[in-house]
Order: sequence, then C-alpha cells, then structure tokens
Amino acid sequence: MLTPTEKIWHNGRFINWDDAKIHVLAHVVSYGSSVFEGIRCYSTPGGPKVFRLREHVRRMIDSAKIYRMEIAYSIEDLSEAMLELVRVNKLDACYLRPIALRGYGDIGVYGLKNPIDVFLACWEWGKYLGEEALAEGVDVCVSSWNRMAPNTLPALAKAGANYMNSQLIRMEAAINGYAEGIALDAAGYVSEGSGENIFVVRDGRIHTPPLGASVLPGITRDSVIQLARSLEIPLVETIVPREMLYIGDEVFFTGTAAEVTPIRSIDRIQIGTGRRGPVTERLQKAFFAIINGEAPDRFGWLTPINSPVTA
Ligand code: PPE
Repeated sequence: MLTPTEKIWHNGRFINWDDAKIHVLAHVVSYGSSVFEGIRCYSTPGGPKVFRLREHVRRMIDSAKIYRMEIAYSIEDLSEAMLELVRVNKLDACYLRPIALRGYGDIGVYGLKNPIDVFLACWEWGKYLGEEALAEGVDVCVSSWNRMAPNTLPALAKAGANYMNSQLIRMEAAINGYAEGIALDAAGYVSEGSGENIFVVRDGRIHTPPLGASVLPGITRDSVIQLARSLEIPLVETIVPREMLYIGDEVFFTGTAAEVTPIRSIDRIQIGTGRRGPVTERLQKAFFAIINGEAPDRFGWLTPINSPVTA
C-alpha cells in the first residue's frame, strides 16, 4: 500500500503529507473535475531521473486546456516543482502524481468560478501488474464495458472522470480473475486497457490503435513507437479489430505504471506461445536499459532530479 512521504506541493509551497486535504464540497468531489498525471522517477547510477517529465507536464496542461481549467503554473514551474518534490522527500525511485482540480467555492456543475488547486505528490511504488508480469505476461479479458465514445468524455485528456470508466473495466476484470481488461471503442475496435495502451505483433509488424480509437496518448506508447522505429521494427497506428488480439503472435501493454507488460492470454485464448515473445522482449530490454541508466539516454527521456529545468 501507499507509504506516505514527508511533503506534498500545494499551489507553490510544500505542506505536510497529512495536510494535503480538500473540502468535501470542492467541485471535483461531486463532478469529477480533475486532471492528473502519473510519472515515474527511476534510480540510475547517475542518481534519480524522471522519465519524460516535460511530456507528462505538457499532457497535464493539455488536459486542463480541454476542460477550460486555468493552471497558474507553466510547464517549467511544474517540472521544477516536481524535481524539488523528489529532492525534498529524499526519494530515489518513485511515482509522481500531479493533480489539478476544481476546488471549493460555488456549488453547481458550471465550475468556471471555482479555484483551480494544484497538488504534486510522490511516493515509492513497485511494479503495477506484479513483478512476475514483466517476464511471464498477464492473463486479461476483453471488457464488457466500452471506452468513452468520441464527443462524450475526451480520451486525450487524462481526467479523473475518465477513470470511472477505467474502474468499471478493472473491477470487472479482477472479479472475473483477470489481471486487466481491454476495452473496445464505441465502434467495437480495440481501444486500450483501463490504464495501459496496447500493441499487437503479427508477422513481425506491430499494430497499435490510433488516437481516434478513444485512447490516452500514452507517453510510454510514444516511447515504444520511437524505440520500434530506431530498432527498425515495422509499426503502424491503425484500427485493430477485436479478433486480431486473439491471433496476434504477441500482445503487450504499455504505461507508466505497467511499463512494457506482455499479455499471455486474452479471454483464456493463448497468445502466441503463451509467454513473452521476441519483439516484446527486444522492446522491453531497450526500454529498461535506458530507464535504468544502462544504455545512453539517446532520446533525451531522462531528467536528473538535480538538473535545472530549461524552457
Ligand atoms: N491509457 C490509460 C487509460 C492510462 O490510464 C494510462 C496510464 C495509459 C494509457 C498509458 O499512458 P502513459 O502512462 O502515458 O504511458 N495510466 C496511469 C495511471 C494508472 C493508475 O492506476 O493510476 C499510469 O500508468 O501511471
């Protein structure tokens, strides 16, 4: 479970973990009006380094913009504050959770008059789908719940409200004995997991649903796309029919929490050989070598916690 750290950043200053509270009538509690991020800081021989900090902060600002939330801090301000947060809490490897929410003020759906509160928290966090999952793969199902239809809840925004849909997917999967559920989009094509993007490998070619398939524009997804290109593994962003999952040679999830996790069965149908496949393994190795500081950071993905943030 969550191990508290000493400090949480709130609107520009550090407060104690236990003081990071909001009022029950804050807008977000009734109406789900928050945007947030999940970011990992990795331990490397060169000290703790944050993975793709700028891209995560940018996505949070984008999410806020979609919801007309004015965040009083720039990408640089928030990036700097997050590096300081990790330093202040004296953490090495950790997970960072910035959240912007509509706070306490008016009551009612409108919300534009309510203040925007920004909190940045971090804590130590292990593997998401289990330690074994990265090597062995996970057993998952196709969810009976679809992802949000276009023009309902915007999928490109990482908003708290979207995670009500994720919860339905995740709870149903868990109760039925699966590690995770894969949701289809409103048209019935593959979208993503409750908290991961998805990739299908067939005949040496990688397929992943496009942003129009109600997916979160995952930063790990983008990293894997960059890695595949540099390793010259063919990759296409394309509509993926459900049944393509079952006949894939390899299927895997990507996400900040899940990193690159192989899938060994879907709806109790074995995927490929029923274990991590060679393409997944190559991408995993390349990914972990960079984040663990064993290979050069050739894409500029890592920010040391002591480095000044530049615009
Ligand atoms: N889709 C969804 C719905 C999602 O929540 C995530 C991240 C991704 C794709 C992958 O995006 P990225 O992390 O940028 O590669 N899910 C975060 C939250 C999980 C949670 O349980 O909370 C995460 O992985 O940190």
